[in-house]
Amino acid sequence: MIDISRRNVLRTGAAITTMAALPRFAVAAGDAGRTALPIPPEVRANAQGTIALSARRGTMNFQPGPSTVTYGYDGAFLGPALRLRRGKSVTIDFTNQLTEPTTVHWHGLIIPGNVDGGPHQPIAPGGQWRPTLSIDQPAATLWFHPHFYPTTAAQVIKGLAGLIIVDDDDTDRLALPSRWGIDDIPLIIQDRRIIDDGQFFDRMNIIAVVNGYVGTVPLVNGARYPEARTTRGWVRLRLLDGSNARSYRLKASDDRSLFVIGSDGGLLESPVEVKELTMYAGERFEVMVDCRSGRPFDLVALPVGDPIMQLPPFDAPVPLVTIRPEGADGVGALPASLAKLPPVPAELPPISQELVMNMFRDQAGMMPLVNAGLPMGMGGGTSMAAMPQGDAAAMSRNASGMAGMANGGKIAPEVVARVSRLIEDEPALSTEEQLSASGVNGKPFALHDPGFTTRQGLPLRWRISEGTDQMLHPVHVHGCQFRIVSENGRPPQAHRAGWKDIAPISNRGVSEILVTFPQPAGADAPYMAHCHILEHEDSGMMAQFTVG
Ligand SMILES: [Cu+2]
Repeated sequence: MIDISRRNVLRTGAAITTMAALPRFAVAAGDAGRTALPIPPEVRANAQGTIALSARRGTMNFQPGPSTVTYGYDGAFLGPALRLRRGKSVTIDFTNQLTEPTTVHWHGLIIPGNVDGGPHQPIAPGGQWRPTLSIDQPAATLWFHPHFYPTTAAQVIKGLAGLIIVDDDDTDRLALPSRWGIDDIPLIIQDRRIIDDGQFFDRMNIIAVVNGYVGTVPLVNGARYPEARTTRGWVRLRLLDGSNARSYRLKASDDRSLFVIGSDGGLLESPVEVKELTMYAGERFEVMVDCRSGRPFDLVALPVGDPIMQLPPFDAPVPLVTIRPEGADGVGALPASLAKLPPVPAELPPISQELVMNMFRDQAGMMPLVNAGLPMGMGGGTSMAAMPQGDAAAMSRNASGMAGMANGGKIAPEVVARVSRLIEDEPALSTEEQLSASGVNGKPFALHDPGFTTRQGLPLRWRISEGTDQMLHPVHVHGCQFRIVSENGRPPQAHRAGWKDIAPISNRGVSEILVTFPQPAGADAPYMAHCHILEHEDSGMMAQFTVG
């Protein structure tokens, strides 16, 4: 009898990778057919303070054979990098050239609800939207993407996502590497599953709604294992986990240090040196890498704990992108201190809001995987417990539960085949089933639910948890940048202690945040608080709230 408790089902894996030695990748030799890393074009406001932007349909060729039908902003896939400056306003002149409604959410911008681009601001096919955004927050790497309910997941899969780079004077003075695409390199990391006819797999069946999108093809800026030629010096990587659901444990193939300089909402106080960087869906980190030697390396994704996310090729370290620093000498340096962040007070306000993530159909989504033989009972790699300080514990938990595993800690090929068939062949849920599968505080999202209200301009303490659920939920809150004050009762890791707009929880986790909402959001255009696993969001794991 298989124990189908969530604990056993979900705790698969980190130790698989911890035990296996990380291969030293022989970075592919120069040229030899490598795709150059696509660099999203920078777009700045024109003399009238306007940026024109459109969502449109296109095609891409990710592999030989039929082209893939895609969506993009101003192009076939993904979009430009909007460069916005603190203290300035910009009007986005947006046109929806798609044949379906969409919205454009400015993820991480601190702006009023009526320009936030949430589900209450749909843009009809052929329609336009002209929000004016007043930028008043520190320099940061943000992004924009659709937020139409309930098709956000599908629209992001097709390719709708772009970067927002906020610049400010303080950060300019630091003289960080800032030559776009030369020593300041944006990396949008995503995964896709391409099916027989060359199209992106995209179906909201019970497996997707519970487990999130499971891709087989890693893409960086829309390219497979591309190569970036950079200067020889310090190189700045602006990382976005733009995947629908997948987490990444990033590492340099030659074990060189990653110096984290910024998180979701801006720079840290000082660089934090790590050997491995875990990112959850929707999160951003800025990282500096010492490339003064000129030696190339790969940014590699190590396997994560969620068993279904260990299907090949993600059952082994996957090289995502090659950084080849063979250009001219760089100009940047790694500053000792970066930004002044307000201290988190020792005395916190009382908890004013609880957000509990709910999954109502998790057993239905997990049982088929169990029956297909997906291995279980091992330590979880993306779980909070298996963040770096927990790896030893994850390893020690990992002695059993090897059923379904082939030699070398990999999932047996027949199990991979069965689970892959489930992922692709399970029929789509009815709309009603989809919209009632997940929730926040006991109920699924509903557009006309009044939601809750919160105070403007005051520091608040919120508690984000998942009750008895154990699945990973990277929870995003609109209208703010917050500080994580504790994760499961412990302080966050140093590189997660700065400005954040996503707080991940898993394994019955609890995250407390200190948050201020500087801008208003009314009942006609409330802010959202939701899981950034887009299949969870689109199945109801979202709540709305007003600020005033
Ligand atoms: Cu979730």
